[in-house]
Amino acid sequence: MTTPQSARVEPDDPADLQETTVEELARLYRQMLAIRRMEEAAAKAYSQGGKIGGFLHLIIGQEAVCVGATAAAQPDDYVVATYREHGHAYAKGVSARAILAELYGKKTGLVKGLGGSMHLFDKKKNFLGGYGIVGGHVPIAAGAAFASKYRNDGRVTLCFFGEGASTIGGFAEGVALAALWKLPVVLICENNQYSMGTPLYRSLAVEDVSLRALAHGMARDRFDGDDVIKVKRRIGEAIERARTTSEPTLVEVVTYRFRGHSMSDPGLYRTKEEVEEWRRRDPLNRCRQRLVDLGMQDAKLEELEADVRAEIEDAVKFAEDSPPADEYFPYVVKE
Ligand SMILES: Cc1ncc(C[n+]2csc(CCOP(=O)(O)OP(=O)(O)O)c2C)c(N)n1
Repeated sequence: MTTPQSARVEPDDPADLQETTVEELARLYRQMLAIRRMEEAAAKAYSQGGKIGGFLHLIIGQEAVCVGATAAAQPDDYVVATYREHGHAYAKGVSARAILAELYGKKTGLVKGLGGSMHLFDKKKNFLGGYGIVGGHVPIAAGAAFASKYRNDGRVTLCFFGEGASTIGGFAEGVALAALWKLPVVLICENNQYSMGTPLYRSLAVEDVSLRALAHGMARDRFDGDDVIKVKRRIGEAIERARTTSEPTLVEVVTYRFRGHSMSDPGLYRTKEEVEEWRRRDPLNRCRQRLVDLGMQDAKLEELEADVRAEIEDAVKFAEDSPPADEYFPYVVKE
């Protein structure tokens, strides 16, 4: 293979078309739209010289993965993610205010403005980060799942990572332990086709990342990530397996990021046509169209979209108006 795959992994399944209500779909659409608007606002602030420092990795184009997967989980299940995790935190219930204030380095941010974009963490919501070391969080997710099994608390851990992480030692160790100890974890590879500027075919000898499960006798799945209901149903199956039999699953969701790897990446390694082709499969447009097909009135959709706009405008203002983070680190435990 020499070009990133754009063909569908499989045809649409009628089960996904039937298996939803307007209310549920509207709720998921609202979450995806809020994540997109929040990240667009972050990109704008980043470009306005110095409002957001450090790295900023956006998930725009991939929203259906974190939203669909989290919708299939219980509120107290654990989520562990990478540096591309604003959407995962939001889907887990963290407010846009807390996320944007964190990106701005403000005291009111999720981790008091000291972590920034790559280090969101919310113990109360069981959102266990936000990690900058590619693949390094997979053993951490295995550890969280081990704790759940040990305590018999019934929780499942969802671990998100990119296809590039699947070539990393930390990934190999985490997957091996998850399989060996039968840990209740769902390993979700968001295959967005590129690791920074490196296309999948230049880093992996096979295009199917989920095949790596076979080496461990682990269950696996692989499907397109542009339909939020499909993501919810298929990840839901893996969550059910983890919860009832304590068996892990490696799930590969084929998706695409519309923007560069981070804000400093103009994405010159791919053609405009390629990006356009994937934009035609935008998960938000797909979801919106489905809402129209299910009979949601234009006025209702516009009301929902205005509500999201207001939420994000409020969050930007909150981040702008908040005081900066403390200059030193006062949160060290004093012994
Ligand atoms: C161990 C390690 N090696 C290299 C990097 C630099 N790096 C940051 S992101 C990235 C690409 C990872 O791609 P992928 O896992 O596919 O995730 P994506 O960014 O596409 O979501 C690399 C190589 C890093 N952060 N950690």
